[in-house]
Amino acid sequence: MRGLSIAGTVAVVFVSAVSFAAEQSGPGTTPKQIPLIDVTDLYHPHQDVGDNFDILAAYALPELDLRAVILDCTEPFRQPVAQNPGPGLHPDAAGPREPGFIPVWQLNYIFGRNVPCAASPFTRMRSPEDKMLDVPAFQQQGIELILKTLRDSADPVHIVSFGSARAIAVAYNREPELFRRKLACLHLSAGGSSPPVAGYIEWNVALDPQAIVCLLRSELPIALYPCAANNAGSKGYGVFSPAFSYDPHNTFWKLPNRRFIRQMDPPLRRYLEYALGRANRVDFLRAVEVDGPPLDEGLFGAEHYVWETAVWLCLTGRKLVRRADGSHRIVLPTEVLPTDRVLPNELRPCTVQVRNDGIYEFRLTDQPTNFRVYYRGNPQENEAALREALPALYLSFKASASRFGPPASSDKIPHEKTTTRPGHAPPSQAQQAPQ
Ligand SMILES: [Ca+2]
Repeated sequence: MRGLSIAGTVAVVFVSAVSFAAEQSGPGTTPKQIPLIDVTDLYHPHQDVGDNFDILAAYALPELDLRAVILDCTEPFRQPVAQNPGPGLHPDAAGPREPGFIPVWQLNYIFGRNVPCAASPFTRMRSPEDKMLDVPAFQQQGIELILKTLRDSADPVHIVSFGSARAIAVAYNREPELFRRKLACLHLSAGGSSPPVAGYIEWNVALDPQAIVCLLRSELPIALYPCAANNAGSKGYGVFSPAFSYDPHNTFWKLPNRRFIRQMDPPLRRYLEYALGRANRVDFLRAVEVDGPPLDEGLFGAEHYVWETAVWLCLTGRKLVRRADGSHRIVLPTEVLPTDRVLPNELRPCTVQVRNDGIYEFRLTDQPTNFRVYYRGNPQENEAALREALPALYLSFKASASRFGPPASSDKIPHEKTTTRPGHAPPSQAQQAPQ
């Protein structure tokens, strides 16, 4: 399935993530880590618990050097009921919630890190050129943290984007030359496969269409990871829904359940239980040290939607392999066995046209270009492999043993103090996930 001429073009046009990692290592040396900014619409309590689940990878994959987390936030979602969150987005009634500082602090605590985090502007860009210099100072901090991280890095930095791309686009509008020098690649998880579904604006685009227009009309190196697909033959829940459709270029897949979380390293399991349970405990650091109340089985048994794995595979150069015994794993390139079959997960050069409403269309090309688009081959084969390989990867993640000691005692949190208070409703069940 791999196009040889296209693969050759990739090598010429781009310093890809794979070669970026590989060229900085040699025999007997420790490979240099990949500098990274993670931009995510992570909230607590969660909106899409997949974001709380996903950011674990940014901390736990040893080849990544996570330099900053930018918390993408959209004001209506901070309200009990979201009014007018974006074109076509539903009036989410599962609020209120806040940018995910708590999950980031929990992960810094678990991994013994001090990764800085800051919020994006809560309001949408008014034009593709908007620098948003008039938003409140607190909401400028995410933009400033991107710029500072780029400035301070000796090497070009990768940026991954899993929510709106607002903070990235505004930072670029403020200092385009800095982006041209210091951005290795923007891995943009947004939009849909081509040709686009008429009138359908995918969630991450709808959060801030002007940000997508800004970036897709730039000359920055951008890898596109379409979330949605235009495949009417691929029905989810009996109807065609682009967000839950499958094709060779989009990233969506789903886990049938989350029960493997129970076997994860205890601090990481407790972090995810805190997120899944929409916990309102104020002792959110201790919550990852000591088991809390048991969660409703329904939270583990629920399907789990994923759009992010493709980004981590292409960024790190890890391979999704089928082993000789039929099992599937996500492994480092050096861990691929001669008997393994490597399943497609790659970026292919493309051109991109973006409309004023943020809907874009890509076309594969063999001409020089600053854009690439994700390709996974057979999406059903991809999903079947990931259903085994991603849980195995997460079960291999460990809290930092040197920095994260065992709990001081075996005390348990009394249930009545953690989930329910007089006059307060218990935490609600996990909500259907926007990406
Ligand atoms: Ca997201």
